[in-house]
Amino acid sequence: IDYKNYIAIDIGASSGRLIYGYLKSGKLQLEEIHRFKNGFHQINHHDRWDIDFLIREIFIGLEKVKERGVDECRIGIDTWGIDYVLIRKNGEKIADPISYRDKRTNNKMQEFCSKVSKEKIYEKTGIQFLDFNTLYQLYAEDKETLAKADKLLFIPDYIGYILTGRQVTEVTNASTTQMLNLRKELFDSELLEALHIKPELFNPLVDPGTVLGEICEKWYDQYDLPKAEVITVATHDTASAVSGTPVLNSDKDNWAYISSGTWSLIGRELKTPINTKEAYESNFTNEWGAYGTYRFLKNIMGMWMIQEVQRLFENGKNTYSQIATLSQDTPFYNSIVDVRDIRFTNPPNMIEEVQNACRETNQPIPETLGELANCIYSSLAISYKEELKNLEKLCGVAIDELYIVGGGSNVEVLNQLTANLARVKVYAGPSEATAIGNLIVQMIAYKDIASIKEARKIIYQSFEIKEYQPQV
Ligand code: LFR
Repeated sequence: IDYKNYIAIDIGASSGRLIYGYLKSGKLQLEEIHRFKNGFHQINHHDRWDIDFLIREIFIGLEKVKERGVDECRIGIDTWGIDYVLIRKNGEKIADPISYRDKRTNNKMQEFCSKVSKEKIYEKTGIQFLDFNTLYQLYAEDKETLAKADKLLFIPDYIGYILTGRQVTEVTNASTTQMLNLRKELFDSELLEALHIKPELFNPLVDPGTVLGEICEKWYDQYDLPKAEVITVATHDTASAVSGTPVLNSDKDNWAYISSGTWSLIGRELKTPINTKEAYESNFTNEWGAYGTYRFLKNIMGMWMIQEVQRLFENGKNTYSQIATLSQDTPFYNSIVDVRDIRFTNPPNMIEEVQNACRETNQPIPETLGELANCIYSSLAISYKEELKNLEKLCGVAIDELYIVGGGSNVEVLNQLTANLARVKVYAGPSEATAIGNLIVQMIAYKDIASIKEARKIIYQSFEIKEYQPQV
């Protein structure tokens, strides 16, 4: 079959979508076929993802793909990182996956690092310390549940398994665990031993671009689906977003990116990881990317803070674009909070948490929706500037171009604040960079596009990229 139709299944922490992509006259065309909400809910004392709901939405989306007239397609799946599903020997999941924002990992990182030192973990893995990393989730995992588990599948691998019946561990997502050894390119045996976990819990590692297989026959009894082959893309959403960044000259070292979604991931694409003492002290990560690259970056609380404020304020009646407009009623940088502080990971009430942080530091307390957003945008811009400086120092380069991609790249006011403060030229868009990165890894695997370089040129030419010069 000559599949020329590509579907990206891209699921983030707050929403999921199926995007139909194809090449026409040298340009990448996108059509959004289906979109659905995502979020975690308290079940059985934990914040869990409703994975069955997500899978149902995927099938609904694939039915719409067929209704759209696409009878044959390829499919790639990407989602957020870190979280996992444990399955029994009979292939059934033991429970709904627990969200990385769940409280079960509170203080677990400190506990685990008293057994294996932080320096050693970083030297082995090169991954930043976030208290919800899979390493600490597994340390916190219920022992009886673990004993029942035959395999552990990361979220996109689990979805791929449900669709095709085939199990793998795709590396870009697996690297976010803080359990892969950078040199051996395997799960680190010492870390597994410290967790009392056997290496067989994991399926073999595969690179982006590996064919997984066709959709199982049984699903055709239940749904009216197109004929489809699933391919493992860069299944970590951030890895896909970086692949989908429209940088024209990626060999130059003057550029950085922000993948702006629920999180803001700010960093550089590297060919060789940097796991030096200085990188450790700055808590930068080296997540694995497509085509032998590394994502040297840092997690900053991103639009999650705005999403939570939006949800809580006046029952969520204000849109994000209204919020961005309201934020401009007062001067910026009046009140600043540290958007890297874990107090904002999952507070009971984000509005109160932001207000308390301002109160504790004797700053004006934001009250209105506009003031709250103003405080969050100001704080984000400041942290972007600081982390860009850190990046320059750690990499020994000067950065003057910043590519902001993802849903958050639509926030024009924040783009301009960032350009002004960091004194860089900002390129903003595309907002669907993650789905695009997912699609291009498929297209490269099937030789519709020659290389990632070529793909980035196509992305640049296919979508509107807004530019912001630093102003005084
Ligand atoms: C972004 C992201 C980040 C990861 C966080 C948790 O969606 O994947 O890269 O640190 O979510 O998985």
